[in-house]
Amino acid sequence: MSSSKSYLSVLVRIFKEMGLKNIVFSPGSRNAPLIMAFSAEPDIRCLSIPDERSAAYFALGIAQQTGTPVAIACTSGTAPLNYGPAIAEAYYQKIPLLVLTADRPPELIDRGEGQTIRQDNVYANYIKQSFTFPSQTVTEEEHRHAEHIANEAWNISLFPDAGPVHINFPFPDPLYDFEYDTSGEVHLVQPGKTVPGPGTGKLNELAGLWNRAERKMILTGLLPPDPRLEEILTELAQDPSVVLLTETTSNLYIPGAIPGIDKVISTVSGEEADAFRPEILITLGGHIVSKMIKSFLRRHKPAAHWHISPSGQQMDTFQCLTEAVAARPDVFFDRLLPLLHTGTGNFRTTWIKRYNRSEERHHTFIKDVPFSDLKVFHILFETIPAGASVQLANSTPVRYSQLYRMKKQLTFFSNRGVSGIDGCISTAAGAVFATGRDTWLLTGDLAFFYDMNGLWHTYVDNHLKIVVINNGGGGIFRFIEGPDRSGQLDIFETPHQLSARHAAALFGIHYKEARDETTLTQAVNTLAGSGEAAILEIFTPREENGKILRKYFNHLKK
Ligand SMILES: Cc1ncc(C[n+]2csc(CCOP(=O)(O)OP(=O)(O)O)c2C)c(N)n1
Ligand SMILES: [Mg+2]
Repeated sequence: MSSSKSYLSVLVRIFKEMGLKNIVFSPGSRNAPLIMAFSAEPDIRCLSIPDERSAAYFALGIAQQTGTPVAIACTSGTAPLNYGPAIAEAYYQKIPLLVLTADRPPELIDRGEGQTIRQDNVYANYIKQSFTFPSQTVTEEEHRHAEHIANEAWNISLFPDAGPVHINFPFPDPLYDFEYDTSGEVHLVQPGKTVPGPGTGKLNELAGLWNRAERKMILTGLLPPDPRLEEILTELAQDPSVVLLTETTSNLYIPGAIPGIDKVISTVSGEEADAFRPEILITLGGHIVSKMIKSFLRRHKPAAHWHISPSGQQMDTFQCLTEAVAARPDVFFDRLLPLLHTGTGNFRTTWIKRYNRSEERHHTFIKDVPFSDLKVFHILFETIPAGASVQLANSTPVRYSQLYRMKKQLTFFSNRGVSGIDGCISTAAGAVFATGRDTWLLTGDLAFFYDMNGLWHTYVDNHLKIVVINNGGGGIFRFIEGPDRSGQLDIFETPHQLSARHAAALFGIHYKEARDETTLTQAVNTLAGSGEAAILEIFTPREENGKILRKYFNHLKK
């Protein structure tokens, strides 16, 4: 084969064999060889999204839903830097991304060449591994090296925990000179698939500690739906010495579990704290949303904290970690359960009684609360159809969602790896592109305007429903301690009079508005039935929301 860039065929062929289905390009010249290489392979879908920041979050949204690596590819210069936010999110949310950045050859770096920066290992602090691809594969060694990088990049993006992997491609000119070389074999290296989990000795030791303790807590973070885990935890949650705390983003629907952590913790006084403090804490899944449980467990530390994760990550969130168990949570509990004795005591009752009291007070408060963010989320979770997928934007949407006991099977996702408000639309657009399932993005107004570019492409799926809770700025800063006392609230809140109506017009998306309970309920029902993408903007009282939420927590406490 004569063309100068055919050596890229080995990368395309290995990724295809390993299961790559989607690659999201952002336009440029330097990445032309990658565009030509991957578009020569019919089994890989090639997408193009101009804004690299949005393109990377879109790819994250696809991989979030499929669990299969998605590739992104851009030109050189600032383009790779714009991938940064989504790569950091993928790293901390453990989502597989293959980050392909085109570059100038090394002899042109820092030599006054346009669109050129130092791209080697440019994502150093939040990338699983970074490679530089050879710029030719003339010798057998060079060919083998290219195969090695392709295999290793794919495997590291998935195992033992998923995450982003970077490959930088120094491309000398000519750029548009590619012929797909499908001759000869490509060597595949099959990755490790299963994490062995703790040995019998360790399991018996942990079971012994567990059986001797009277107050055990299981706290679940961000998790995709997992029926097997749900089944095992349902059994454990019936034990009187065990309390199971789940978050909305844990996607666990377990009778006897406590899904509203803040509704309990916010009412626990200093004197009562010890009765709510566990001796043994087990955590699993991704980051915990509740700030209240984090500060409670840091102040009232359990004697033992075991974190369960495939990579055995030492996730010492509460500064009292004693065990980092390398296992898939369902496998760990499956093997531990037969060794456990049902406990005694009233630890579970203590928590359940307080939760039930808060639940009752929640309903009396919500019934009479005026139209506000708190009421809006109540109506949304009542009216969004069962079976829908819900993407929760960061700031108050993901926090309000923790206050409601979900009555029906909704599946929740949120960028809680790094909790940025900068990619919520792009992620949701990628997610619905992957599933074609009704997907409701619940977002604040700043997060919406920040990522409007998330609609700047031709892949907006009809099942995407964007609900903008427009409270005229960063409403969270009117609730958390600090900003209002600082005297600089405006700097925090960045108040505005903007409306999403114009963005809907710009991107040709259906738009609806609501300013009260009736119009909101009607609008959700209309959107639910309409087979088209839409933006529903809900206007709430900027200066009241924070006060109402404070009143709510006081009402739970009194
Ligand atoms: C990229 C990024 N910049 C800044 C922040 C800090 N921040 C957290 S919440 C928030 C305000 C979000 O406002 P909005 O989306 O309207 O949600 P609301 O608080 O009103 O519910 C900001 C700026 C962040 N999380 N991510
Ligand atoms: Mg807002």
